[in-house]
Amino acid sequence: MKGRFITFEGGEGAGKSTQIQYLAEALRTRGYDVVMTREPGGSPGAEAVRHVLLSGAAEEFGVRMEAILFAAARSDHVEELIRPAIDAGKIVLCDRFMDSSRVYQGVTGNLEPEFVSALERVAINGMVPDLTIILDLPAEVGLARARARSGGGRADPDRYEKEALAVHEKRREAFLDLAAKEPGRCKVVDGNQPADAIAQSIEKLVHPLLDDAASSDTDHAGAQQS
Ligand code: T5A
Repeated sequence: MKGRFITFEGGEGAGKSTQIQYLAEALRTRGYDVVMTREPGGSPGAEAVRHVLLSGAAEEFGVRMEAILFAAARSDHVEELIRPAIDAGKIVLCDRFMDSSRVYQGVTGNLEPEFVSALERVAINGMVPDLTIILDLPAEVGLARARARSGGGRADPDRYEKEALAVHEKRREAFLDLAAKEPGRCKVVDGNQPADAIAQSIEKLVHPLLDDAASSDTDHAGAQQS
């Protein structure tokens, strides 16, 4: 099977990591080879940059600098992990990708769209997701979840979690706008439901993509034989 690239997007504590775990388990049970990864990070170089970004160490140098660092991390992640996995026929599930930069650095960071697009083009180098799941829920609910988890032993709120509620709400709207502009790639799922109900909705969105991949491979094989 041709590899598939599925990204998960949404606000803080939207349930992306939880849903990636559910989906990976479901796909592995069906025999697929699945790679779970995240941004910023996912490759050794990108994980080093993750620390700089989420600790807030780069904040004082401005949003342009942060955007370039996210792009540098993304480029390394794409070339070192994502592309090789897709080329090997695996299904890559990624916690955040280019849409997070569009929203966090573009919309709420007030960077010029041309600057954000130029960085995106270089960083992804053609690796556009086959499917992007946007988990949508009120920012307050997501932040409360993230905080509850922090209380459970996780470190203090990171560079972005500590921002004002209105900024998080603006991000929610920006993700929904993005989905409206790219309805083929981006699918919105209500993230304010029990985790297993969300997982079922996501599986329904993912299965056709995999069936397409299987049938296009069969078509391709058939075309080669005839
Ligand atoms: N960023 C990232 C940018 O600014 N630009 C970029 O280009 C990129 C790639 C990353 C930060 O970097 C920014 C965005 C982010 O601020 P991170 O630590 O990776 O930081 O944070 P997040 O990606 O936001 O991930 P979180 O771990 O905070 O949230 P998730 O993964 O969405 O949520 P999850 O699954 O960990 O769940 C959070 C809590 O809620 C519970 C879970 O058990 C957990 O405790 N939960 C639920 N509770 C009730 N009902 C459900 N349905 C639940 N699902 C999960």
